[in-house]
Amino acid sequence: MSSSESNFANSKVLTDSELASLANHIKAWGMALGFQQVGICDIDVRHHDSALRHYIEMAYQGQMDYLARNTDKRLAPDSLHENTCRIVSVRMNYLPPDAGFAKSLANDKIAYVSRYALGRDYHKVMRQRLKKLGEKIKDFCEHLDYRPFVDSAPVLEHAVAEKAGIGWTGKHTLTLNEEAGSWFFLGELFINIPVPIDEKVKEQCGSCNACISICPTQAIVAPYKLDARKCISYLTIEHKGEIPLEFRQAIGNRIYGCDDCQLVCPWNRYADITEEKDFFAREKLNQQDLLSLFAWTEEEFLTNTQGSPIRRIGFQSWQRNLSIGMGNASFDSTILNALEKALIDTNDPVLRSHFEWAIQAQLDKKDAQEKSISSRQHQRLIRVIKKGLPRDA
Ligand code: B12
Ligand code: SF4
Ligand code: SF4
Repeated sequence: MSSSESNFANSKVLTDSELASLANHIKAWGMALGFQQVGICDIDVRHHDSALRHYIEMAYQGQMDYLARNTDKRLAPDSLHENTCRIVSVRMNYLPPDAGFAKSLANDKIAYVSRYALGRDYHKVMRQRLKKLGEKIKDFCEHLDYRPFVDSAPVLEHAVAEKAGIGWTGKHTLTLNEEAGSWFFLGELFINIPVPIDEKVKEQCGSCNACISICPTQAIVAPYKLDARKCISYLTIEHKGEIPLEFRQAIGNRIYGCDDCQLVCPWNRYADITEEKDFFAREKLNQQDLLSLFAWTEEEFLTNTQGSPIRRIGFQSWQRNLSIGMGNASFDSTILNALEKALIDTNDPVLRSHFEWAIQAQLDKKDAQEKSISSRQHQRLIRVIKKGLPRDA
């Protein structure tokens, strides 16, 4: 602790000026720990009550049953950790350098992995830093009680971030910020000290609807309402078993997550690249072709995705997602052969039905290609006749 920082270690009740000074310290320590923004809010998120209940009534959560549980806890953060009266909300940028979005979305034989998942699992990175922030505050203020959260519990992270001035909730339902766009993770530290709170920022989507129109599966059913069951991120990451047929073509080459609604967002044009080496893209996952990833054995999958969020989906969903990408790729006999071989080698009913679908999709494209070649030949023949046999044409 520097000599300029006074220590409140022994005082249980802090004066207003001590609380204000502590809030400033928390922000400075958070930034020094690698967060790009730190805000503070109270714990009242009850204005989300009806939107949250509507989401569950509509069953937008699909198989994510945990979202339908603990509604009361989501709406009362102090029931998650007793005596909490403030939440420190933090954000950390994750956009890696050389994101190469267009490169991998334009090549239908390359696997597209959403950019948040190309490096190390953010849960671990963020939680460790939040814990350090808690320890730092406790050094300063002995009676602090704290608990860090990153996705791990029923916390309405967008609602909290919005209140703490980190950004506003965009129509795609993500938190976005005027200067940073939306390529950042959120995390929270629950604390029991009534430091002054920040102001929420103005909503700035205005009349823009770009995210709603671009969504390949029309998952944003209305502004601020996401039917997760239709979202490619949900389908490729959270959904277990067969992916409904109606979404497979729209998934394209996205084998893990989706970034489309963020890619079109005007606020992301000038978003900062992360400096966090942990979030830099791993070579084995970045810009790889579908075929070489499909060739991984389960053991290779587990080794190559160690420490990555991708590991959590398991080998079955990994192969399922890759086969959808392969079915969506333009016709390629090596892709078709790999799928046919994989179909012989597996007894897994989910994979079998996906491989069969992908094989049929490849065969349909082969047919279409042959038809278009034969129609080109046919047109050439007509031109040749007209030119070479004008009398008999
Ligand atoms: C479940 C989940 C998902 C699910 C469902 C998302 C959803 N919108 O429901 C799926 C798998 C689809 C998903 C996808 C993604 N996710 Co996600 N996800 C979560 C998680 C764990 C919970 C979200 C949640 O509670 N959903 C439940 C519903 C009810 O919440 P909601 O959609 O925000 O609904 C609120 C609004 O609709 C609002 N609302 C609507 N109408 C109205 C009207 C009024 C008047 C009011 C007041 C409010 C209001 O109120 C609702 C309740 O709060 C959070 C972490 C967390 N604990 O918050 C990460 C989180 C939201 N995800 C994150 C990320 C990065 C993503 C992806 C970008 C990943 C990817 N590239 O594939 C995509 C983006 C898809 C998208 N457009 O949202 C980050 C977002 C960071 C940011 N900048 O905002 C989070 C915060 C994780 C983190 N710790 O960083 N995710
Ligand atoms: S992540 Fe993709 S599928 Fe999900 S809402 Fe955004 S654009 Fe739609
Ligand atoms: S694309 Fe437009 S509507 Fe969607 S979040 Fe960004 S600014 Fe808001």
